[in-house]
Amino acid sequence: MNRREWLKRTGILGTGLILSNLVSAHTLLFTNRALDFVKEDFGKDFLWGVASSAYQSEGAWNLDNKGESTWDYFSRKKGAIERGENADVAADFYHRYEEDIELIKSMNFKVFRFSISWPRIIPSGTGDVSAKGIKFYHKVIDKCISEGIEPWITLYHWDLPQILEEQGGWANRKIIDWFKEYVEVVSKEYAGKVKNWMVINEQLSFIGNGYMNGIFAPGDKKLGKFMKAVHYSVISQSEGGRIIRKNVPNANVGTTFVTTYVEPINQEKKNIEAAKRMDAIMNRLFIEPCLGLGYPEDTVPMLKKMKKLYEKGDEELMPFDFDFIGVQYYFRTVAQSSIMPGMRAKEITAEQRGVPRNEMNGEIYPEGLYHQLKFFDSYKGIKNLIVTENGTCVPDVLENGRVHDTLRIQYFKDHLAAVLKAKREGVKVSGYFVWSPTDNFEWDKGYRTRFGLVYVDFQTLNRYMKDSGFWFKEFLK
Ligand code: GCO
Repeated sequence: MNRREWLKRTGILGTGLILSNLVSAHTLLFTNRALDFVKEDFGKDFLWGVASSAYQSEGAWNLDNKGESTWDYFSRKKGAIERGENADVAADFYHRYEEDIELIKSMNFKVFRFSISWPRIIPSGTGDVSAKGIKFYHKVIDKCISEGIEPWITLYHWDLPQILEEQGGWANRKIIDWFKEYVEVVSKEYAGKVKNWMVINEQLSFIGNGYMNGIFAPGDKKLGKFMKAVHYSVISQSEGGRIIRKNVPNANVGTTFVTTYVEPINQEKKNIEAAKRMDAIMNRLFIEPCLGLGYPEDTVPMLKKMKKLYEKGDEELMPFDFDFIGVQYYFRTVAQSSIMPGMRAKEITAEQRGVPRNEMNGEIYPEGLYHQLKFFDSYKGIKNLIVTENGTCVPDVLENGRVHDTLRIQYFKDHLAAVLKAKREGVKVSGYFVWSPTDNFEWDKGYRTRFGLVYVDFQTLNRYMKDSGFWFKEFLK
């Protein structure tokens, strides 16, 4: 029996494939509703921002002492990335950050969420700190501040030092100490300038896709590694929160979760149950231990096995009282019961259902964002929500320096309407960040799918504001 067949028989591959469809899918709605709200309806303190990440935009992959990351390594594997692309240069943010921050300002955003590359700061994962790496982010932060833009830092957006991956990465319990060391360095260094922090970006995405279905770095397909990585990342995330709290006076400490609105294909009991299990994995797996509720083993009994990984004291280490939770929403998921072990549910894709979808085959379903905000808001322990990512990929065409991305504008109108609806019903949502300021490297999809408000010509690296960028400029003025 070859490996693939074995995986199929044990059901692991099946589950993995489901995760792959879900985790990498994103959405868009094709309606033409008139805009019936203005910026002021969200309140005067509502935060308007854009979000990006280091690996996807910086480039400069081996400049100025930067160490190799898991993505630098993984992207060189044959077949890992569409068209064999990598982010060696990406959007060249490393050299063009000033222009990009000026563009963000010109679109009237007040917040720039970006991530720090661990191997740029600590090239060998642990130990020596790179002065050049430290200096680069000082320059980015200073530029933001001088333009009147608040820098919001994500500490981990998936670019683990490769040297640590070679020792097991997130599936090695030592990651907790490695990560703490990195967070100590970064939070101490920028404490005087940066108040707003997010510890980890979307555990489900990099752990589900990286250790279970293999489409993200490091490309593993091992249930055992997946389970370990879940548990160690939960502890690391909360430990990271505690370190920021200690090092940064008056810090606003958060973290981000990917979320999807899960519905059953029909009202048959078995499908309703399947949707509940899928929802537990997709939406509850990481937030609940963080809130002190443990893993959702009531719904997915397989998660009882997580207890085997617990060491003394883990239950105290798992939760942390975050100031805000970042909600990242792109698509809805429709579930059907299946015989596959574990989740015992499978996704009926947007393609199969013939519904509007984006270029990554994610269903466009703005109401889902409303539901997910309500869902997170219903947890007693959550104090504040921010939509830290929302956006879409549509076929962008650059013509005479312009990109008429009307579908993307409509997407934003519809999703903002969903946020406002939730807010008007009392949901504690205090900000909305667009993914992403410029086009960048979209993980396994490479440069094929574009999410930016600003178009990047990846040959010349020239930037062109899309109509959606002009739309925000007007909406936020
Ligand atoms: C994520 C990541 C981003 C993606 C974005 C579009 O949510 O997957 O945070 O890095 O690029 O979501 O797919």
